[in-house]
Amino acid sequence: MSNQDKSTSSASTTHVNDKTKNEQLDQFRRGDEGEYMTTDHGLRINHTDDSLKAGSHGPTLMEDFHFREKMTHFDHENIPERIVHARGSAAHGFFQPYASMAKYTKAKFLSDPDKKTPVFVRFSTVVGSRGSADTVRDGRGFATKFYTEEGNYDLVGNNIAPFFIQDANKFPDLVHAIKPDPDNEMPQASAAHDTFWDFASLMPETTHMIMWVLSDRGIPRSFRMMEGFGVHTFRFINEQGKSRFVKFHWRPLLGTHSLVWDEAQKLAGKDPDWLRRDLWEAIDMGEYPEYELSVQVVEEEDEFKFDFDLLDATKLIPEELVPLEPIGKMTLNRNPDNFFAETEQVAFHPGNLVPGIDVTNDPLLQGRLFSYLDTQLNRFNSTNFTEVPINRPVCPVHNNQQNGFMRQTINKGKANYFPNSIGNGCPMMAPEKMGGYVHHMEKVEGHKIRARSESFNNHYSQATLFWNSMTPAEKKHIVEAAHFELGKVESYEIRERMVANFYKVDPAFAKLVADGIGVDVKKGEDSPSTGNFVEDEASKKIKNGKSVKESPALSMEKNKVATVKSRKVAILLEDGFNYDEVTEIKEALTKAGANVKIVSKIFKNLQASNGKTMKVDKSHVTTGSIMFDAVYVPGGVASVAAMKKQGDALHFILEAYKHCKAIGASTEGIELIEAAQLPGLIVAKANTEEIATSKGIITARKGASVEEFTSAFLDAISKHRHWEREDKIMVPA
Ligand code: HDD
Repeated sequence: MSNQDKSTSSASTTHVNDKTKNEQLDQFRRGDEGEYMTTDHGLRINHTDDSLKAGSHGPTLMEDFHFREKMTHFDHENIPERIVHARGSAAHGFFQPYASMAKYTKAKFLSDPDKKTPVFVRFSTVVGSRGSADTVRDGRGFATKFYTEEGNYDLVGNNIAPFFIQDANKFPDLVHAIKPDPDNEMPQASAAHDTFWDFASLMPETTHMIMWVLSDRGIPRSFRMMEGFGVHTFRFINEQGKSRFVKFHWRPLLGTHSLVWDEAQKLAGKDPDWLRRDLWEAIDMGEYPEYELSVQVVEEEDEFKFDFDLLDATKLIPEELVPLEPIGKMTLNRNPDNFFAETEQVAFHPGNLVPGIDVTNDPLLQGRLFSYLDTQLNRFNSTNFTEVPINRPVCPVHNNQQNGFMRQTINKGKANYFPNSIGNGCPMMAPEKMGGYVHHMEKVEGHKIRARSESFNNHYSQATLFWNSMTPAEKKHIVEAAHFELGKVESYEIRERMVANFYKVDPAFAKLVADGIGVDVKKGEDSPSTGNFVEDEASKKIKNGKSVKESPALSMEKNKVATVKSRKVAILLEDGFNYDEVTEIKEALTKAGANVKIVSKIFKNLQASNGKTMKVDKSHVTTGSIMFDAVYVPGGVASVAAMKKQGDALHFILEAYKHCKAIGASTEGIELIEAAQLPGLIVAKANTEEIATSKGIITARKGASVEEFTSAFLDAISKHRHWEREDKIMVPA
């Protein structure tokens, strides 16, 4: 029996722990080990390789129920992919608060530090279709379903704090503009085409999020190294009924890291499942991704103290104005059993709330509250998608909703209406103290008007704040990304109009972009914004609100977590390598939490100079430096001599250099690094105990201290990238 089935109408409360959802799902799991194949109706099948024919050369017979059932099922396997966020990967886990949050919210899953609530998290790209590559430049979805004792709570966020638009009525336009063109369905999973930049240049409110998407945040290294933002301002309500504004923020414990653009593009070909595979393999290996949930809480009376409107989803609250309060941690510790049943069928909805959490009047959020249920009806063709195992709450479900395609629940009795006396008034209404959801009693009044508050008419200040907060390397990447994206725009006018928008972010930034895409910087008239802004009480109140000019919290580089944990390190070998060097360094790297792989020309057991053997994990044909965070070349005369003659090994080093990754080499291994002729390379010179460190390249001569070398190499890996190399990059990789 599932938990849902176990429920009684006695208004009992459900005890939830981190195992609850798994136990519920177990009711639906099916393994075929030791079983006979059957039809969907349970009839055992004795032959499935041939259809039933009128003679071995004759036509297939209509009466072949096995063929018809099998083929029909196959013909109907597809359901519509999500209109946005079609490509995603998900994992199970649990959330545990650090302490009771009762002062802010009565949400039970946040009330007790001993409470572990099961979660299912789906990460996604936004624009591409289900089969598109993972590493494209895009925002990433970060949607979490908490299976709480009070019902499912969905926090449906992105890895980018602001959103493109302010009002949900523009969402279909935004998505039409960014998706492939309607005539030729190009390009796939990319904003780099005229229609998106046409729209963006005419909608200056998109500028802030555009800065984020152009930044390294648009190409995350891993779902495990990606922040998540609830984006909107929500409400926390406590037991006393006091409401406060709240923003949600996930931070990965591994730190926030990104790919570089050249790497992202190559990965799209060499391993289009890069992010999906990384998440799956990490969980499989027991390296469970962890994210800390923080909140920014704003008292209701402080609503107008900022220089932006809290209800404007194109804005964030700078952490320097309202610091993050960490409230708990999420651990993802189990891969799904079946992609379709779980990852594809999970259905999120920002309107899935629990007592203690409520929405605000943010006009983007308000529109989302309609769109998500509507889109699920398109995907599932039935209102009964809530009965699909992954979507079922772990607490009881009782109401008078009934029937529809594929109804699972067998509702008993005659009383399918309310009020009733025949069913003793059940299912009954829950008073607030029994967990009945009561919407926050916000006072609202106003004229019916298709307009936005003037307080939303501020489209550049936070785009500028973002730009000002970046390091020089991060700024360079934004400019280069703009060169790529706008470089693919054929219309001169659109490119020019976008540069004019960037001028309002920062004139120097606009010039840098313009120089790469062949347009002049026009200070620009204001882009004809499509918003209908009216001055109201709110806009008068925020006029002199608080702001900051720079927010170091926005820079990934400034907040880098220096760790070797989960980093992928390649050791390049051929026959004749130095066994002791390899084992010593491999052990040290593994001890520090890195994943080490032996890479060679072909799969085989390599022979070391001392006669011992070592298994190759990946061949150059199937892998490349783009799939690693660092590379190490150990000594061994024959091994290094072979690699020096090999394009693959040299390319590996050059490319790792180009992508600013840590490179380590010891003894004869240094020769391979020298052969690659890296610009500005300094290597350990003398045949003494010398170790050289230059811009993430660590070399150690014979006799050097292994501890010293590994510690310097680990340090270089933990820095993730060595951007100081970037201005010297002239390598052909
Ligand atoms: Fe959305 C899916 C996040 C604005 C309409 N959205 C979807 C998913 C995420 C987000 C993570 C994928 C969920 C999953 O993995 O199944 N969306 C956001 C964020 C937004 C946002 C953070 C701005 C703050 N979305 C937004 C608006 C609308 C939608 C304004 C429409 C009014 N979003 C949808 C949708 C999707 C969706 C069409 C497609 C598939 C789905 O809902 O389940 O309803």
